[in-house]
Amino acid sequence: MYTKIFLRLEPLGLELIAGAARDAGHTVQIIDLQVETHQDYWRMIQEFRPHAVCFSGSYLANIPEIVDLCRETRARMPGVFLFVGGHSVSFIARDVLALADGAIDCVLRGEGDATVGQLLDTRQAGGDITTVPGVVTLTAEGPPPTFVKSLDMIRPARDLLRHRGKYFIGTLDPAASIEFARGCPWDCTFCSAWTFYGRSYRTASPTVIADELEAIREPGIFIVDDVAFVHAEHGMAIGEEIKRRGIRKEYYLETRADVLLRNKEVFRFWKELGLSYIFIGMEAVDEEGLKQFRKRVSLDRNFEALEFARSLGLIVAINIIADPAWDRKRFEVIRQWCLEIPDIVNISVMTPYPGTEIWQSEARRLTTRDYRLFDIQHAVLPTTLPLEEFYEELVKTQQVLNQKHLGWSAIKDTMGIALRLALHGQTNFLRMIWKFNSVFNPKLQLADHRRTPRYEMPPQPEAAEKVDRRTLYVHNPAGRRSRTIDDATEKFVEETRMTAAE
Ligand code: B12
Ligand code: SF4
Repeated sequence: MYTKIFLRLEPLGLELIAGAARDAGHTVQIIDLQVETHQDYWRMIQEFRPHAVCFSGSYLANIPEIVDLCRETRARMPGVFLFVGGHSVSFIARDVLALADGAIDCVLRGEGDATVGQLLDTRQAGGDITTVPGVVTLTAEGPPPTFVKSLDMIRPARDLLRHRGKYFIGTLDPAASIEFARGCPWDCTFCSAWTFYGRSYRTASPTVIADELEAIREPGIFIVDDVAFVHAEHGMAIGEEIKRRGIRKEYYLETRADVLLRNKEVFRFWKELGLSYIFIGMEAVDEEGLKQFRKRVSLDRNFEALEFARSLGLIVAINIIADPAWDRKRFEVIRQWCLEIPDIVNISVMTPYPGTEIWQSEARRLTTRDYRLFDIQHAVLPTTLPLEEFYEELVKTQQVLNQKHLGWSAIKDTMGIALRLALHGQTNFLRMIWKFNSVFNPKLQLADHRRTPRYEMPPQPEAAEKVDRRTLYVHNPAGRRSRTIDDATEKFVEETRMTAAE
């Protein structure tokens, strides 16, 4: 639903896998099924005749499509080596293998750019793939996944991606994506960023980042870091390098309110360099909600951060998580609050994801096990309101919010930008303005629940009394040394996260 309206981003993870496989000496092609069709996929397969095919399973909602494509690829090309990797599948490797019933040879968990070359080489040499770190097959499992040696040594194969003009976010059209740092040192209950990377945090060198930015043709840049500029010195050093080289781009980034307030000078400097959009994960508008999501940022600090971002002249977007327990009154309060502020508000539905703490406590209560509904726009936990009314309220809230930013009133303000982009052949932004009602519609959302699922998650066991965090990780935690931050920043993280234990 998101990629039909607000943004469509280049598949950076897939490009990194392609880059790593190519560096290991293999011939690679990639296709992005966000912008191309299954027909295009079959045509490519037919012409390329690959020995191996892999899919990026970063999102739960895409799993049924991936399993179907693997089954059909297996049927058409029985000898081909088929594997899947990415964020979500790393947490549920065995479930996905079981669904594919032999059509997927293995899941490669964790950072695939660290191990994909070794996997392909081992397979080509007829070796045992379960010796490769991160490999899981139906019957065996390799050693735990490993990290790339350095973020400076990996480069995405941007040149292999067709249709680069299709990627955009808001008025950054076209936009490319870039990674300054990997991982997150915090530990929010609803998030799997920290469990995937074992609470590590690694950075790329400013000169390498600047080289990459210089090589990117797109004027818009989406910085994919979960929390941008955790470490002020790193943010400043990248900025200095960009300034020294005279690189001019427009940037979008996501960060935490407390990081923004702690590192004000970094964000001020980046505004000068071209930062235009900032996304702040507020998650809730009252103290009770914040406590539930285990973010130790007070409401006042959140509001202060919004004020500061606005004072820089940035376009601010915030995220609010709708609790399935919300009633009509609660939705109305949220609507009123959102209307009073000038910022873009994004509402997502609280969804337990494998690899998160709330998964361990909530998964037993799921009302559906259909992977396709796990896109945070559907309610997968019991709602207090009847489901139909929940969606009516949700969409009504989103509609009210979007009227602030889409439709005629907004286009008046953005007409100049839309025309300039259209003249350059970039119409993603212009098209987005009109599409909201055809995609966000309570009847369609409800109808999605009535579809018969082709593939379901396995039933979940009773919730344990206490969450065992060790079972959540994809990459095992390696403690303080796995975080490239100074001691003051480490202390700040410790004070603002919830649990003291690793
Ligand atoms: C950009 C982004 C998006 C883009 C997608 C862009 C794209 N085309 O890939 C959009 C906006 C569409 C998006 C949507 C959503 N996202 Co998002 N997204 C991100 C973000 C910020 C960056 C992704 C990225 O490029 N990372 C950098 C690359 C290098 O990492 P990567 O993609 O994970 O790839 C590595 C590994 O996963 C693996 N890998 C990846 N592909 C493959 C393939 C193979 C074969 C192998 C072996 C390995 C492999 O190796 C790669 C290199 O190490 C991440 C956070 C993050 N920093 O990763 C969240 C994140 C992945 N998203 C998340 C969420 C929750 C969502 C949404 C549900 C909600 C939302 N609004 O964010 C939706 C769901 C969409 C859906 N279809 O269901 C969560 C986790 C999702 C989950 N557990 O399923 C994350 C971790 C954010 C968070 N902190 O919670 N997202
Ligand atoms: S700060 Fe919390 S929500 Fe954001 S990426 Fe880190 S753990 Fe996830």
